Amino acid sequence: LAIDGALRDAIEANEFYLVYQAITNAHTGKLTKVEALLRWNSPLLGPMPPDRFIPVAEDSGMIIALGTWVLEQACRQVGLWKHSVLDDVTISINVSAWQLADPGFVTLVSQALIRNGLSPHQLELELTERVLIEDAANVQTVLAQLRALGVGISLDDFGTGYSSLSYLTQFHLNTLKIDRAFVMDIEHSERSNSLVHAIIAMGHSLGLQLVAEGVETAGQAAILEKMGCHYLQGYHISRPILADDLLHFAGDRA
Ligand code: G
Ligand code: G
Ligand code: MN
Ligand code: NA
Repeated sequence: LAIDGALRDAIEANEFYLVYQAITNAHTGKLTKVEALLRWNSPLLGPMPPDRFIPVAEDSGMIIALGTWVLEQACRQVGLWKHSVLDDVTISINVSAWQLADPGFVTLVSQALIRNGLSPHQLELELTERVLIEDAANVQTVLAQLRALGVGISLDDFGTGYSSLSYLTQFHLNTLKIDRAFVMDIEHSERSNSLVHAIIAMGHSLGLQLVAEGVETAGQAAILEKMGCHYLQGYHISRPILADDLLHFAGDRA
């Protein structure tokens, strides 16, 4: 497979970079978190979207090295933002099942925090429901250790996966990210509107923070804020952008 071969040298060859998408406090509009998203510009294959190469990296085991690179790179960036307008920002990174299953993962995370001078609350790990069921007993232990460190755990794409509500109490989560499939229709579909309302109410009663993904209009943002959603993410606020551009974006809003 072409992707598999090209991936092998891509870290060494510096072909990966991160873009950052703003996540704002729904009430104040303040930029409080950013999600780091991986990008690969392959000289051989052209720009490759993560949806295409992450599954290949997972199948070959390369996701461990790649995930380690993402973790270090993201933490380094937050370290560089210290004493800027992004001083106390929280970084959210996407983590695959394989990474959580790796026995060295918790140590890796704590070392990345220390090395880059981050307070643990400044790091949040995004997992999908798929990750939770893969090796539930071990995942539960690892998440408890990460929470003990002070690192945040968010459940990504909430509502689209296997959606067993028991996950919400079984695992040490602190944030739910409402999938954009539901957010997309809240202005026009009574069903989506009710569903998002119910997810937010449930999140509140379980003491979880809520992030709405895929917010593309001012109307959606207003509805979500009124429903009590804590954070907003989506093109209405900002696309995923380069680190320096995010710094300017944050400066303009401060
Ligand atoms: O950035 P974009 O919307 O194209 O991302 C597509 C998918 O790739 C999303 O599901 C996102 O979670 C995933 N993704 C992006 N960056 C990373 C990463 O660093 N690690 C993992 N495991 N997945 C990522
Ligand atoms: O699965 P995950 O939530 O990690 O994926 C994030 C992906 O969603 C990124 O690839 C990002 O580019 C994309 N994204 C972020 N905001 C929006 C939005 O407002 N609309 C759409 N269509 N996609 C978005
Ligand atoms: Mn995500
Ligand atoms: Na998502």
